[in-house]
Amino acid sequence: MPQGRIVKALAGYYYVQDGDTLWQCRARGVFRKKGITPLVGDEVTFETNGTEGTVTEVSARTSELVRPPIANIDQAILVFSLAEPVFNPQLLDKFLVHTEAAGVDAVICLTKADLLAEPEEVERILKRCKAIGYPVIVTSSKGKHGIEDIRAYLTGHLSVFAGQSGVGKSSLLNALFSELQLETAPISQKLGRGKHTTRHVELIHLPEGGWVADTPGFSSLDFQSIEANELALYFKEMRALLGECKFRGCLHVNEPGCSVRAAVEAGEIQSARYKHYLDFLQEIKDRKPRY
Ligand SMILES: Nc1nc2c(ncn2[C@@H]2O[C@H](COP(=O)(O)OP(=O)(O)O)[C@@H](O)[C@H]2O)c(=O)[nH]1
Ligand SMILES: [Mg+2]
Ligand SMILES: [Zn+2]
Repeated sequence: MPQGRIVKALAGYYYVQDGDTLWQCRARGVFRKKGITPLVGDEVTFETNGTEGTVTEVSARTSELVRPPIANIDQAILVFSLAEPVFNPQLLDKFLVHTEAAGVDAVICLTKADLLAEPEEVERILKRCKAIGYPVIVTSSKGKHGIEDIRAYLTGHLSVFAGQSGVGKSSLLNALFSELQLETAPISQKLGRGKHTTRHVELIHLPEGGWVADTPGFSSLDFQSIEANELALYFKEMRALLGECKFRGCLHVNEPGCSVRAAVEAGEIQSARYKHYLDFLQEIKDRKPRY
């Protein structure tokens, strides 16, 4: 039976790419019974009558993200604008926790560099991001800046562009691939954020090899599947210190002999990152139980 990859899911249909052919497929009812939802990125087996198809099997996934919903990515490009909307370091740290939890590599992409008049401001944000230990790329789709740097990261990978709406994800993909004409929208001056122009997750096959997904933006991201005692594992610079706290089960808040707090005090961990750790820990403790 033919096999392919789901590149788009829309209105109950899955679009499966097999070589140069795109098959419009339904999913078998058995998936619903088993609680499996096929995702964009899934490798699937399907049957076809020559025009339409039916997805009959979903292969085991190497990774899975809930927001945006996508399977088998090995890399997330976290897209954050330097301005319009203003750079949001807390949201960046939240995304980083989620990609770490999913076991996916992250690349930070700072967009709209042309809008920041002060080079010192860009330097400050860039330095902060680099110090966490992730690759950082500064881009401008308008000024065609940093586009080739992004391309180098995409080749051969299955990547997702993730970030708030209006930060310039679709514009960046259009700048990367001139034959693409993804819809983009000006951000609302009143709300200071983007409109949701990209309404679904869609995988694009790269001419150089690999795949990249454009995704809709979203305004919130929660920690439903992350427990308080694992949160520090998803802060890269804290993970290395975790065996060194005096108490097992240390949550790094005010326990004596805490190696994380010692590193914050010594300036080895950025205090802003630690503050976000405490914010997220509180958010996890305050969350309503799920039934
Ligand atoms: N000045 C400037 N504006 C940009 C840049 N990239 C995107 N924009 C604008 O930001 C708005 C949102 O872009 P879009 O690509 O739709 O964002 P998305 O929601 O993340 O896909 C549009 O008005 C774009 O023209 C850039 O590099 N510089
Ligand atoms: Mg978009
Ligand atoms: Zn500790």
